[in-house]
Amino acid sequence: MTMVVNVNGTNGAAGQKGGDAIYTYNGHIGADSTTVTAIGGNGGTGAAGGNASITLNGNIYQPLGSSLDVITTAVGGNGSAPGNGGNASVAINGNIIQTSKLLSEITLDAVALAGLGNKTGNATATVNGNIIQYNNATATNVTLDAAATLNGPDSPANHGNSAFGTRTATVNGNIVSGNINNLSVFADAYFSNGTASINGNIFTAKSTNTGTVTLEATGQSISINGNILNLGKQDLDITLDELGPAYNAQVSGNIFNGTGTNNLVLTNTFNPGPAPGTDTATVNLAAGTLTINGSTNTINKFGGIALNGNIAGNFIGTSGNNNLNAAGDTTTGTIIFQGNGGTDTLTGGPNALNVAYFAGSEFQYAITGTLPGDNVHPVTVVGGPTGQTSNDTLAGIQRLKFLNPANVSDVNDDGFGDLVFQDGAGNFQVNLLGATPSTVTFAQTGFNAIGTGQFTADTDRNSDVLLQNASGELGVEYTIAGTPTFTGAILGGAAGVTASTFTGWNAITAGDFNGDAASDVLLQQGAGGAVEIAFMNTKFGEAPGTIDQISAVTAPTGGNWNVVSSGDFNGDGKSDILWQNSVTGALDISLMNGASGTPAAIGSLPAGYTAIGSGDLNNDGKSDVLLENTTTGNAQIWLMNGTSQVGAPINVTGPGTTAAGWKLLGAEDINKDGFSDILWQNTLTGDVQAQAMTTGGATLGALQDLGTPASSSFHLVASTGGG
Ligand SMILES: [Ca+2]
Ligand SMILES: [Ca+2]
Ligand SMILES: [Ca+2]
Ligand SMILES: [Ca+2]
Repeated sequence: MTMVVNVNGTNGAAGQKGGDAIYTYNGHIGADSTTVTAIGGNGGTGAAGGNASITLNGNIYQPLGSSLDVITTAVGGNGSAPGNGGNASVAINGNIIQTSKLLSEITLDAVALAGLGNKTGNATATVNGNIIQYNNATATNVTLDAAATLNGPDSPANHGNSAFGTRTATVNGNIVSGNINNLSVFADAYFSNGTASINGNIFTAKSTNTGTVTLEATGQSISINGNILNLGKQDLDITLDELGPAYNAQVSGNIFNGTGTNNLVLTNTFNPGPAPGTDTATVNLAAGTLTINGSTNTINKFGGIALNGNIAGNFIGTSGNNNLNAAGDTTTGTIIFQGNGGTDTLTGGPNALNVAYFAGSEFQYAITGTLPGDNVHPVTVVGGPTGQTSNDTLAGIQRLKFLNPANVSDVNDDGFGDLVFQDGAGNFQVNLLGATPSTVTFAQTGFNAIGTGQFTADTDRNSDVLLQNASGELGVEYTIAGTPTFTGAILGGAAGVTASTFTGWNAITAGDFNGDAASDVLLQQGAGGAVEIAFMNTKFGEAPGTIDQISAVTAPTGGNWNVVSSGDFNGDGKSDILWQNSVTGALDISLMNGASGTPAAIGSLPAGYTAIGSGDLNNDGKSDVLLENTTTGNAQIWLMNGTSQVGAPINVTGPGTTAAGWKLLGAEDINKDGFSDILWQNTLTGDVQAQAMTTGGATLGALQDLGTPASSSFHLVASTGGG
């Protein structure tokens, strides 16, 4: 059965408004094919156009043929200045489509085109509250389409101009279920004053369904909220088609359930321009969260993610096999890929700095190929800790980051932490630990070593030594185990560093606070003073230690707070800050994301203790807090999970209980097992001893003597955190 309806308003005579075209068909048994066109009459000279309205509500469709199509178009009549254009509205609401007949498609299509005039009309298209139940054994395709625009030219540049009327496209509250492969939901309101919403719909496919479920919204103001999609094996495509600088999109509170292999394709596009704003997305398949523009959605049992267009995003995969793909993404920021084990394919964005994270330590992996990987010469990263093994292929990735925070002082990337000594007169000695230990020396007059970090992220993964002189100037010594090379005092860069930029500021430690696999420097302006981070090498290919940005850091409230060290206390790849109050003995940690982080109390020092730094003393991928008994030099460990202590403090006896002069200096992995080990140096003799933490503190073996540097005037600059 076919129904074709054309309703035309009459054109007005001079000075006379065009006639309205109104069609209503409610509460009937519907046809298999319904085509309704309503066109408002044009206004006569100086008069407004007629309105066009179509309402198809509360009908029941039980098709007998091979498809079901409801196609509607309302066109407002054009006005003649000063007459306005006619409004156009289409509603396909509250209908029931229920069938077990074999249908090739089910389409509900509402198109509203506002009339032109002195002021254009408003266009409103709604496809709301319909129920579609498709029960045939063979799958079909369903389209719900609401489109609102002008019956003439428009552009995003007209947005905000009331003379262009409003466009509203709504696909809300529909229930669609059954044997459906492709579901397309479009709410497109263009090109100016457009509001589009896809809210509160429920879609339930069969687990065997394949194809694509598309949610596409176009406009200046977009919402895709509160939908529940129970997919079969379909890909889920969410397209945010932004129109101009006024664009904003909310995607919030949706639940997307897959069957384990579904891909999410998230696209930000703009057509036509001008140049787009940026959407942000963090997809954490392991945690089941999808955060878009700060709003959270639930995503279950998906196997892959692709970002397209202009979305600044990060990916976190599951322990299964994931395809994390930014090949179609045009953003220029940093994209982080964390496959989380399994056989993953990681594809970088062409314009971004792409960083791939891996659990554990680099020595646990076999890496083939050369970074940056491309599609011709991909990099494979195979191995990893027990239970988190990866067999990953990387293309277009610039940097790798291994998340074990114990591995920060390894200057030759052999898995063994190394010991950096200095004499305070610009002479340095580095002891390379391992099966065949060796020693490197270099000199940089006027500089002191602060610690170790990764300042050559785009050329090697050896740790480098951070230096600072009395004027506050920073420098980096790199390729320590080859030909030690000095950057000189680091000046210029995007941050415009001068010789006096850091005068009065003490570099405390290196750390990767923004997670881009390049170390940054944490500085404090004297005891208890202001704190800032110098972000380094945030872009691919910059010279070692290039400072791109300097940002202030919020200290805990109340004053007297000193930065102790950095460490990754929550294991997210971003270094965090350990604080100690010099008056109260309180300890805080700020979990950092770049320069942002809120201090949280973690406890107070026991009497007679001070905080020394951090290390991963139980090899769980999260830094722990290291305290020193200032009388005996003995260590106390607080195992941490973020800002929470795990279990009771662990006391570790050092060499200071039997001899004088021993000082606790820090923790490094000296024996390549992923556990940070505790280091003491005797300030009288220069001798260094270590307590291997192989068991994480349960039962510890004897102290190991790591020998003395060339002179007892060399004191150890043990890692106090870093990364
Ligand atoms: Ca080493
Ligand atoms: Ca960094
Ligand atoms: Ca962290
Ligand atoms: Ca730990």
